[in-house]
This record gives sequence, structure tokens and C-alpha cells, in this order.
Amino acid sequence: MTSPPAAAGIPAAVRDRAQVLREALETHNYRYYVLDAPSVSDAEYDGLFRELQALEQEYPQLLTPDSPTQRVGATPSNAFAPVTHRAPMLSLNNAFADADVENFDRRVREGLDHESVAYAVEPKFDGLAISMTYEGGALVRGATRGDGYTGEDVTANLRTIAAIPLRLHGRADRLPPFIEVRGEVLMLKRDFEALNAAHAAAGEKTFVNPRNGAAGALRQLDPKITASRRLHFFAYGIGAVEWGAAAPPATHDALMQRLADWRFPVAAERDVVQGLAGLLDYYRRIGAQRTALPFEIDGVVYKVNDLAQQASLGFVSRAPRYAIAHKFPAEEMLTEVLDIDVQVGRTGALTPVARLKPVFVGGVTVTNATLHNEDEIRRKDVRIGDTVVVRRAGDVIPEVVRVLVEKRSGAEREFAMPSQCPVCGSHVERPEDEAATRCTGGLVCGAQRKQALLHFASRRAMDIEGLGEKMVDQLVEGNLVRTPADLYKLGVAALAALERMAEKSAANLHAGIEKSKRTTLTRFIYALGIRHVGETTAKDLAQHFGKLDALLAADEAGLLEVRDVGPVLAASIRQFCLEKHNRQVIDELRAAGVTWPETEQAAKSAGRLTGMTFVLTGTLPALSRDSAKELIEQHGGKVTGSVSKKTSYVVAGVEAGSKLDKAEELGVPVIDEAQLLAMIE
Ligand code: D41
Repeated sequence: MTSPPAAAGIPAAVRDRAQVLREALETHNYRYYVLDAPSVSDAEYDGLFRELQALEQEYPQLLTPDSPTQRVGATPSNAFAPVTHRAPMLSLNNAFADADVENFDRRVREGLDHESVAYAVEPKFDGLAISMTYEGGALVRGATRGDGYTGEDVTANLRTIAAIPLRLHGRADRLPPFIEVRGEVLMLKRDFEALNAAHAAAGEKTFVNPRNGAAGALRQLDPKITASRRLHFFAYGIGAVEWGAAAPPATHDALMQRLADWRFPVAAERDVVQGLAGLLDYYRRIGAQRTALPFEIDGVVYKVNDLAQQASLGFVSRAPRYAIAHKFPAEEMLTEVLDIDVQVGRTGALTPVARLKPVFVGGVTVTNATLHNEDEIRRKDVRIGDTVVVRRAGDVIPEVVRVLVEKRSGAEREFAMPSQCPVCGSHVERPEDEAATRCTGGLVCGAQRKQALLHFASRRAMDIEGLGEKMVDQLVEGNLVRTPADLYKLGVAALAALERMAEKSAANLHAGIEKSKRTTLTRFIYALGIRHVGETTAKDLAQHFGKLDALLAADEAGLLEVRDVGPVLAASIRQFCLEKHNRQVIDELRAAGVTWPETEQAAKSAGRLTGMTFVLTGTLPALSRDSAKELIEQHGGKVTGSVSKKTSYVVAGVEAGSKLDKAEELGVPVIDEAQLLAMIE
């Protein structure tokens, strides 16, 4: 901290105390805002702050512009006055595809005549570029990038950003006499969400994204407003500099370390990598972390690490040859809601879907976005004709994030949930404690029938090969299939008569349907598509009841005895089993020849392997580990993980390991897959 010239009338003890307080406050600030590791309570901080304020009030000569009490000062007279950067703020060229990065690396290698180059790599913050000038270690001016040569003076607003040091930390005689520090001002995602929520609640304009929120905050005439917006900052480089007594760094990496030592926030995600492979690997690494980061990034930046090499590469127009930005696809874009449709799912839930003006977001063209349910539409107040922010991050389903209310013309229309199912016309209902509106049509409803059939045929259910969406559409729309049981009544001829169905594929599909008849009780229960009954529950039910008829007959009390079955699930299962048409479908399926090994539980107590314990080791020729286990359990045997004296048999395949040795040691018989199968036959 600079002390003001020893002013008359200030006792030395007061001057020293003020100095101690300033340093303590800046350190607490740094620990809190930059390191995210506070070491004092808010109350302690406030106490120190007020003590310094009182001293400065009593001795105004003590006051310096870099005092922590001066972050929010008076309204500046030079707000937004033009500022000429001593060194221009260059722009970055962009790479979108791997090939662009390949070209960048090739040109760098050719320019330097090197085989392989070390690059400093860092996230590309999606904020606003600024330049801050420190003279004698003190912040004297901060400016926006502007056109790269001249920006606007936003010093007073930048001072309010707690993460920006008002003074460079370190020994005064080692600080550069002059330096322009460059970086990005941004708003953390959580602060942005809070700001938008507050604005929405107050009926004020909301921001499209954190970047716009930060831009709005930086352009406030009253720094108090900027201060209330909680901006953050990351340094990524420097402009003009006089190093003074300190040795200049030799690499970008060392420069970043220097900035960190002066207590600037720098990207924790930065790294140094070798060559093109290192760049592309970093791109994917950061891409995978992107949504989890607390701030928005729109790509990564690659910079030749060696500063002498950077200098020798020079510039093309206003962009350096030594650096490039490798962009990620935008996760959020603006588009228009053309209409709101309703889709009906397998369980009859009516899902409103926004039909969008096509927009490229998250790397794909998006034309629909889910609106989830009625409450969600009300909460976000999405209307037909609205301009909205659509988001698609990673592989998630595109979503309408928010509406730009200020873009409304007045011609927008509110959405009303239909009172009848758009597919079958049955009335819809919405149970009081649920968010979903449901069609009451059940399997009468074509949409639910299609979804139920697709689920029934899916790989983890009945596993009917060749029965995809297009096929199900035709079967349902042509009224060939009403329930899953109807599938088993289809002949090859009926299938071959379908559109785009060759004789051969009809035969294949028919064979697939036939093959699915031999299944397991677990798969069968799962395939029924009982609400809330997933694979795990299906397995628990099969194991508990052993026989389908026992399950069908179970009352709620009986169902509650099953592992992990609670009241909601028990009620749902019971309701399904009591429904007459469900019983009919089940009877028809059995009559059509759908079977499973007598009973999974009964088999356990009466199977050929009852009372025996098996250990599996190595790779078996035909059976996967899971299917071998399933098979043994179906026949009443048990499978455990380790060999003991109680083990009846070790089933060994190729590359069997230590378990084999253990078996030999304990005298446990070792058999192969064929012998296991023979025991069952
Ligand atoms: O994170 C960023 N947005 C970022 C921007 C970054 N990490 N590095 C950058 N490096 C440069 C050079 C290499 C030209 C000094 C940049 C920018 N420039 C930049 N930001 C806005 C315009 C240029």
C-alpha cells in the first residue's frame, strides 16, 4: 500500500494502523473473491472496514484512491471518456473445426521452423474484454476494449469489482512501474440467475445471458449499481509494460503466474500442452467440463507459450499469429415460438412442445423444445409468438429457458392445455398433486398404444428385433395392432403387406416376434409398462412373487412387502392389475405362447442347482457373466464372488485368475461352461 506523504497532524500510530487495516482488508477480499477461501467472518470484515472508514474520516489526508473503502466512490466525472490503450488490444482469430486448429499449428510450426510447439491453453471467458492500467502498482485507469485502440473509461465501475486488485500485491520495488493488465469482466452463472430472478420479480427487464448482464452492469453511470451486480474478473494477458527491476517472464505460463502473484484471478483450468494433439485433447477436456463451470465460456484459447516465439511470429492485420480461439457451439440462442403443440406419452402424460423457428444451437438445428407441463409454461410465461432463449447443452433435450418479454408486440397468444386428448379425444385429467395432465384413454389412445408397443418391444423388455417406430406407426394407424398381444397374431403375409416391407424383412420381423415369446418373468413384467415399474422393480417383483399369478393376485399390503416398493408404487401396480383390459391383454399374451421359465422363485427352491453355490471366473465361451448368473439363479443356485470351503463349484473360463488357485487349494471342483450347462439340462 502506498502511504500518503507524511501529512502533518497524523500520529504515526494512526498511519500504521490504517496501513495494517488496508492490507488486511485487501487480503480478506482476495481470499474471499479470488481464492474462494475466506478466513474471517463477514462480521469481522465489517468491523475492520468500519474502523478504517472512521480513521479516514477523522484524518482525510490518509485517504488514497487505492484504499479498500474507495471501491464505491463518488460518481466520476470522466465516466466513459475515451481512453487510448498504450498497446492496442488485438483480436483473436477463430477456429471452429479441428482442421482450422491443424492449419493454425502448421503455420506456427512453419513460422518457427519447429517440429512441435508448446502451447499455453486456457478457457475463453465469455465476458467483456477490458484493460487496466497500474502505475507504481496502483490501479489508475480501467477501460473497455472499444475498437481495440480506444475504449471507454470505466475506472469507477471496475473499482467496485472485488476480484480486481486496487494495488498489485508484492514488494513495491519489484512491481512494474507501468503495466496494462488485460482480461475479461464477467458475471458468474449463479449471480446471473439471481439477478434475473430479482429483475423478473420486480417486473424489470431480464438479461439474455451473463455476458449481457455484465455489459449492462459495466455501463452504469452509478458505480453503486455496478457494485450491486457482483461482477467477476479473470486476467488473460498484458498490454504495454515497463518491467522495472523485475525480470520479464519468458513464457505466457510464467506471465500468468506473475499475474496470479499480484493477486489477479487467473483461470484455474489453464495448462501447457504439446503440439496439435495436446490442443485437441484440451478442447475436449474443457468441453466436457463446460456446463459444470461456474462461468460461461465460448471456447478455449491456444497461445504459443514462449514469448520470444510469440514475438517472432507477429501479426496478420490485427490478430496475432501466435494465438487462436477454438470455439464451442453456442449453448443458447434466440428464436421464435411458432406454435405450442401437445404430445401424448406412454403413460398418457400430455407434454406441451414449443415449435420453434429453426435455430442452430448446441451443435444441431433445433426445431422443437419441451415445455414440460402446464405449470412450467405459466412459470416461464411462454406464449405463442414469443422470442425466447433456447438452450441445448450436451446431449440434453432442447429447452426454452426464458422469454424476452420486452420483444412482445401484443399479438402473442397464451397457451391453453386442451381438455381432450389431441390423439384420441378422451377427456384429460390432472390429479391435484401432480404436474402432469393425462389422457384417460389408456390403450384406447393411439399415442399411448404406440408408446406402449415400442416399450413392450424394446431391447430390455421383450426384445423384438425389427419393431421400430415407423413399423409401430403403421401397425397402429392401420389398426392391425391394438394391444401387445395383437403382435403375436400377425402373420408374415400381413407384415409383408405393409408399406416399404420386403418379403425378407417381413419374415425377419415375424421371426423376431416369435423369438420374443421365450422370455423371463422380469422382462415380461417390465414390458407391461406399469407406471413407475422400471427394470429393477420388475426384477424385485419377479423374485418376490415367483409366479405372475401371485403378482396379479397381490393386494397392496402384499406388494408393500417387496423390497423398495412404497405406497405409490404399490397403488400403481395394484391399479394396473385390477384393470380388466390389462388382464385380458396378459391372458392373450399367454395364450399366444409367451412363456418364461416356470417361475423364477419357485425354480430357486426346486431347481437342479438348489443348495449349490457357484463362483464364476474368467471369460466363458458363450455365456456372459450376467447371463451365467441369471441361468444359475433360475435353477435355484447361488452365485458368490469369492471361493470358500462352502463353494460347490468354480465355473472357469479363459484367463481364469487367482480364484482357480484358491479352488485347487481348497479342493473345490472346477467345471467349465459345458459342464455347467449339462448340470441343468
Ligand atoms: O478468455 C478470453 N476471452 C481471452 C481473450 C483469452 N483467454 N485470451 C485472449 N488473448 C488475446 C490475445 C492473445 C490477443 C492477447 C483474449 C483476447 N486476446 C481477446 N479478447 C477480446 C479480444 C481479444
